[in-house]
Amino acid sequence: MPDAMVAARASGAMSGRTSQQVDVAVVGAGFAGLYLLHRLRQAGFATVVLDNADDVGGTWFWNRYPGARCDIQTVDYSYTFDPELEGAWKWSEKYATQPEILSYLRFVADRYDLRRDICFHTRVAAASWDQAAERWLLTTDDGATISCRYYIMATGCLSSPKQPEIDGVSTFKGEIYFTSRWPREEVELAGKRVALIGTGSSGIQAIPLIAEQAAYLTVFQRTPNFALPAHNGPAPGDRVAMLESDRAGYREQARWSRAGVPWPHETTFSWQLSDAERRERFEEAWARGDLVYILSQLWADQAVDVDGNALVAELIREKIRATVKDPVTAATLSPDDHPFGAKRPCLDTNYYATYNRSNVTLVNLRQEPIKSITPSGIATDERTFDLDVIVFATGFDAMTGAVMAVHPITGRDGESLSAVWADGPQTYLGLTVAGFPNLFMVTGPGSPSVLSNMVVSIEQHVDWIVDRLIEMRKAGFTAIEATQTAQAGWARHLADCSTLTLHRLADTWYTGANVPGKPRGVMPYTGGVGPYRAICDEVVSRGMLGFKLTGPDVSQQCIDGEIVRLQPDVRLVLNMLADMKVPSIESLGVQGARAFVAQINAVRPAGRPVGEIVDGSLPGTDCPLPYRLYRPATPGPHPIVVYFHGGGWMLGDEQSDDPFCRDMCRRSGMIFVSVGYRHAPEHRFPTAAEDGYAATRWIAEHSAELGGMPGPVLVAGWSAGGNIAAVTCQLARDRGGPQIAGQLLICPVTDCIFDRPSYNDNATGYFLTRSLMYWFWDIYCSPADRTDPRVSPLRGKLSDLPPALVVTCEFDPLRDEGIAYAEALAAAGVPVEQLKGRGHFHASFTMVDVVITGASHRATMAEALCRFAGIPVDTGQSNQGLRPTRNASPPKVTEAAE
Ligand code: N01
Repeated sequence: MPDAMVAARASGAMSGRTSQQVDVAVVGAGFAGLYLLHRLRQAGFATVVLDNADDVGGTWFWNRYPGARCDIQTVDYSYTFDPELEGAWKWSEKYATQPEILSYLRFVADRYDLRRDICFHTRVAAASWDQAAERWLLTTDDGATISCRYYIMATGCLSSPKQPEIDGVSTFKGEIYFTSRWPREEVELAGKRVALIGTGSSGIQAIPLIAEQAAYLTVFQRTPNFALPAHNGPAPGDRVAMLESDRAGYREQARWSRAGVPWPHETTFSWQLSDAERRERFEEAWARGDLVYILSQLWADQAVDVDGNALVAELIREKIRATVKDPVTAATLSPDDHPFGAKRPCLDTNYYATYNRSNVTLVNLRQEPIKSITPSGIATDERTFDLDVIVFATGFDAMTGAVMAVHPITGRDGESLSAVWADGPQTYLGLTVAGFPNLFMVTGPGSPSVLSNMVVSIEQHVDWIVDRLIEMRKAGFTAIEATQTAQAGWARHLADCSTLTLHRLADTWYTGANVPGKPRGVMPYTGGVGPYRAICDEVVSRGMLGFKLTGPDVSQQCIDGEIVRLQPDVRLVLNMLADMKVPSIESLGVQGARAFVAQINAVRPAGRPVGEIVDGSLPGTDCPLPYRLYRPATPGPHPIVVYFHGGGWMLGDEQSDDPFCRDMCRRSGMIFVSVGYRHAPEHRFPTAAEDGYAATRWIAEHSAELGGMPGPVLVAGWSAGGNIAAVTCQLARDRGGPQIAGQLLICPVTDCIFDRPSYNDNATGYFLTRSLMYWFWDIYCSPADRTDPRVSPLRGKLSDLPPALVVTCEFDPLRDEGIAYAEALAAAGVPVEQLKGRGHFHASFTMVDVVITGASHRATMAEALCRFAGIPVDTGQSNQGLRPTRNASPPKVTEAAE
């Protein structure tokens, strides 16, 4: 029987009641709580919303400090669930003020008659799960209790203010205000000496207005933040026109976008633009006054690569220097300790110019930390400030504070949420927690939340939760709980996603760094709003994967597992390929396949610049072979790596792994010579192998004229190229040279049998398929020749070979033969390292600047090459801010990248 029928229905406010039974209790009457109430009510769930405030608004109820506004344009920062609501409300400005946003939320509450199910002035004091009844029991601060089947935290991410952690606050004789708890009545600042501590979004919005009112304002800054002019005014015509021409389409685009605002995916990289072109793009963004635009539309590498990001950061610092007249103040205001966007940048109105006022001083707390607050003001290490007012704009215990610190939550078996989250938040999808049945969070840690347009994320969460409750009711389930496997998998996916952006490189409230003692880690989901939505949908389409569903009259349902095992960017690439419905490569025929590869290569991101590229030709066994040489920008001579491209001995050429060769040349500081060996079917086995060997020999003999260091060369190759590199090492040993210092084998073909598990596990769906490998083999090599070590090096003599790094990918048919080769080399006494790419596919490491999560693995490869060559790792080149995640220690074979 539906809960709504057995439970006494909630009606009216709760005041004076001692006990109430509802289907759903929601904490928080902000954007999330209001929409939840509306949808739950529509679905027939008896619902009560509890909020400590005396009206709706959530964070917009409390944050009423001077200058408070949203920083996402209001055309986007609005509910979209009801087109009539959209038509009934008109925002007056591009970025609405706090009072206007609060009016909007009041308007929504009135329009849908929501207040009658909201209990204001009510704080939940404790919540505990009653396993026998399968219900949550809530106790409120006035002693009343609420029994509910489902408990939903719509508490917001930034609603639990952080303590200032400064001694002596209570001794201060003047007035104290927190931006996050600003009084409702007028605060009189005229003629007063005011201090403001904190230069995050709140401080930066408040400072210009406080400076206009106060006799004197002293700003205490610990960390400078990037701020951009909001250029507030009417909503920009182009955005409004776009919205109005196709409202539904615009909203849908937002839902599938990266940040919840429809902007296209930028594909031009910083190194493809001249200084002037970059400046032009930057100036346009600066003039637009749009956070999402400047964070995403300058160049493709701005948010994922430290070098691309540094270019934006410097252009902003230039703006600060041009605005602030005093150079010391300008320098103090210029952020240099974090990438732009890694910490939430601010939208301001006259922020930097405010420091040109004669009644404003900036105190750099990095140079003179606050010692204490005294009865008369603030004492730093160097001076004292007599004050009438202190304003704390010191931020929040973000993301987890509101869920965890507000009241004890006790789940199944008496476990407390604080204990479960002691080392950081653990969630499944940022929506649920294993051990806490029927508890949901809206925009919880592990969901896109604060890295997105919150309203878009809130609507997605609310819809997902309410739709699940409806389906459960239909099926007779009364309890839902995430499994530990699913939750652990989500944590891994979050960690993988966090390598996609630069958020991990800054100490911020995103990572918990702003609260002393709080566990560190990127809390929001950095994989993007659209991909996240797709994952939530996939959980449903795969039978509620990772959830256990139970009910009194139905059998338990639990399809356990991890929803995402691929690296996030690999998932995107594979989904894109699936959407393109590309026919199998082997069905295209040899010429068709070659044309297809050329077409794919033509649209990939351009490789990064290197010192010099030289195209040449070298004598092969019986005909010249083309090569392309990549020389580092550093002074030579350099060690030489002879490189063999991938392509099943049939596809590609000396230029087809161009971005990879450039990247490795930059990272290793070595010359890469990519060899155009001959292909099947025109030239079948053993031509590719013999060409590879001949090329290596010639390159080694002509090393000096190519700019190489005297001494041995190195070899490297990917896929069939990895096969040629491995074979070359064996031939060089057996034929008296050349000397090879090390071999880098990336997803190499090493054997002619197809019965290792990876051939079955990854037979289809990961780009390189089993049937494609059959085709490659058939075209290159007759069955009679396949056990020849020149094509199956695993079958050759393996002792006395150069040290090797063997790289394999989890979702690759060739995975197990790569591992087998590494193990066999080790058994033969060859120093070997293995790098196992968890969540990666066959092309992960050559798709440079597409599969960003492969960057650390390429850094590991470069380090190995340097070690083989006996030179220090070149740290002068971009490493994307990453150190390799290698666990291998030569000469042992160890697992890596886990
Ligand atoms: O808080 P913050 P916020 N001594 O944490 C400093 C959203 N928001 O309220 O960086 C001295 O960003 C602290 O210094 P440091 C928005 O998402 C949006 O400003 O830790 N200083 C920092 O400078 C935003 O990101 C809008 O070294 C101390 C500041 O206080 C989020 O809310 C408007 C200190 C806190 O900055 C939080 O913004 C407002 C100490 N003991 C907020 N402790 C919109 O525009 C802290 N600080 C929509």
